[in-house]
Amino acid sequence: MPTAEKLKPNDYKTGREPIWCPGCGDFGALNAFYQALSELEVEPHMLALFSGIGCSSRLPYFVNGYCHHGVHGRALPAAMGAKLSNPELTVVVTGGDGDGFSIGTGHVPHIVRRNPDITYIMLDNEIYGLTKGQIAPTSPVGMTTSSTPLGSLEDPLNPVALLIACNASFVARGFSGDPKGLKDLFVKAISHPGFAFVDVLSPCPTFNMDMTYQSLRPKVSPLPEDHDSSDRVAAFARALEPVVYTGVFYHRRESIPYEKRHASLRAKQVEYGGQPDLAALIRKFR
Ligand SMILES: Cc1ncc(C[n+]2csc(CCOP(=O)(O)OP(=O)(O)O)c2C)c(N)n1
Ligand code: SF4
Repeated sequence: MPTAEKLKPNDYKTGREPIWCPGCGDFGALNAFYQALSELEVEPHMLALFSGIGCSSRLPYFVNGYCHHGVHGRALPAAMGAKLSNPELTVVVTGGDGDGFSIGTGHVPHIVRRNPDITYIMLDNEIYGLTKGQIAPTSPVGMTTSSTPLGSLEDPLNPVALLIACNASFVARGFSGDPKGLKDLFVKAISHPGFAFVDVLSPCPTFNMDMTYQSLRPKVSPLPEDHDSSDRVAAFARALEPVVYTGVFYHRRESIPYEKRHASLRAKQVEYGGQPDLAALIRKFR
């Protein structure tokens, strides 16, 4: 519900200064997020922001709302619980590619299958920043890091292709070097009634010199104007191209969020005689 007086991006600051390294891509993403919250007139008491562990997972400290900095890789289930408890909340998850696609990967396809109205913002720096630069699931093959001094032997995951393959109802990619474009993507993702994923290319100038603003700028390009974001097959093909496209790859038009379906299930339960006899149910398993 809109506030009487629209909050400005700065009103979403907590007063805690981010402790990220100078030049960290996460600053651009945070600023774009403040702007999106202001544009959408999200009231801080209606914002529930969840993260795991990592430099990127510190983002909730700097945002005015109900924020939860939890356990490594487990932000998605915590966010799901909040959304089911109070579907009116704007629920957002932030975190890194390590948090989301190493220890946390198992949660991704299952939350996608449920399609709750949650926005998942992944700050993708292709490295583990917080733990001082080990290989991440998105790191390119051959990359030398503290854990792969002779070069990585593993192929990287493609976050956008993975989420389209899982059938997420909104999948986008942005770049922290393009804060205006990123703000627009956050606005669209948060407005989408279902699970929305935004892969944010967010350089780590301290530990990943293979993915810098300079190296990304010539590779990054907006999706072609004729890209049909309602066509999942076309979106998947775009995600596999060597061009690093930004924009909305896929956007399911008819998206019914899980919490709505859950509410109709509850209504059905009442129709069938209310709450089940929990004590009798537990006795069955003794
Ligand atoms: C259960 C558990 N395992 C491992 C760690 C160590 N750990 C902390 S953050 C992290 C990865 C961080 O990488 P990413 O999520 O990409 O975030 P970044 O710091 O790059 O933003 C790891 C492995 C931990 N905190 N908890
Ligand atoms: S280590 Fe990398 S990801 Fe972490 S704050 Fe520094 S620049 Fe950002």
